[in-house]
Amino acid sequence: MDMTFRWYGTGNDSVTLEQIRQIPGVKGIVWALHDKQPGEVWEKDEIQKVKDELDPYGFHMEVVESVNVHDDIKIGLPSRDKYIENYITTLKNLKEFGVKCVCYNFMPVFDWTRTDMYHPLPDGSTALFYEKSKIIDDPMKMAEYVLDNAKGYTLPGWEPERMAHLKELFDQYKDVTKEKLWDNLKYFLEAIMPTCRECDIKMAIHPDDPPWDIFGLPRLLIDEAAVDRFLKMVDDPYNCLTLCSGSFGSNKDNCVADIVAKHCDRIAFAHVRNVKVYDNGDFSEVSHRDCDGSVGVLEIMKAYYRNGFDGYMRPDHGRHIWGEKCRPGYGLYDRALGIMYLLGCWDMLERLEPRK
Ligand code: DNO
Repeated sequence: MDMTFRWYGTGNDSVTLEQIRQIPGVKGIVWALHDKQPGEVWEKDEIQKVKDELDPYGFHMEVVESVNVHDDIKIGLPSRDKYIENYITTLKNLKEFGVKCVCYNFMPVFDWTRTDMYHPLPDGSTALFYEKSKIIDDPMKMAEYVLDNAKGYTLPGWEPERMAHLKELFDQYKDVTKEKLWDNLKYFLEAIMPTCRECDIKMAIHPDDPPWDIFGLPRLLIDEAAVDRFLKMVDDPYNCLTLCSGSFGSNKDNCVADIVAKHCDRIAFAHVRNVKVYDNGDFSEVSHRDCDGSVGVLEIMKAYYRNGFDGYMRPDHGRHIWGEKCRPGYGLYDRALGIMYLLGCWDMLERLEPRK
């Protein structure tokens, strides 16, 4: 298992590489060119700049999160082939820098959705929160509300450039049923798989967060049956998962440890975090400690260990603690605590059940 940490880049993150280096066990930075629009080619000189920043700290750059997929590919417009060509060029460029895993998602219009970015928890910290009744049916108003709540930080997937065209986007998605979206995902993956094999890059889809339809838009990766379907649909070792315990875990019917055990060989990237799900369906992000939430972190770590997981892992989100001012979910302190918890579990498993 290779522990990593997501970093948004100099000038775009409150956390520094100096700080990350002092978290025990972090080997690599999960990075992206955050000013790229979906569909644009990532050029080698731009990637080189990131490498030059990471190299002095000894971090690898094997995981990218995300190379975002253009909406025309998700919608299935004729222009998708042009954007798929660009995606392929980006993959070839990334290969030159040793990238092995590309995280992406296939959520229509919006990426992850929360209704409160800094929700107070009983211990005085704040965390990301999803309150069902606050999801208003007017996506325009919702986008405004979400962006207003982000304290000036840009949120991945909620780029103001894209939000400016929200109405057109919604119109274009009008006829995209769930089945059509599955077809478009298959088309995309089949087109890029030969390049992934050639470049030795695993595509790791991130589940839909939250794992249910919102604003009338279909969502695909929501439960175990969907994961089964996805992996079978394009049955290739390079067609993999980013198994996000918090995304699947916000639906209490999902047993994340079971999904890990069933598909461990197809999980390229593990996002391990905890959420507390309330009876009315609201959920709050909480600390990584098993007893603080509902996802079953100990069982998940055991499933990864026992099934020989050798992919990348990150603590995903954290709470905002000790007065830290940071991107929603992406501060230093609680993610560092999370890493210590996850590595503590892992070290103990290695001690108790040494691999042959
Ligand atoms: C949120 C993240 C997601 C994720 C994308 C992957 O914190 O987990 O934004 O990066 O869905 O494309």
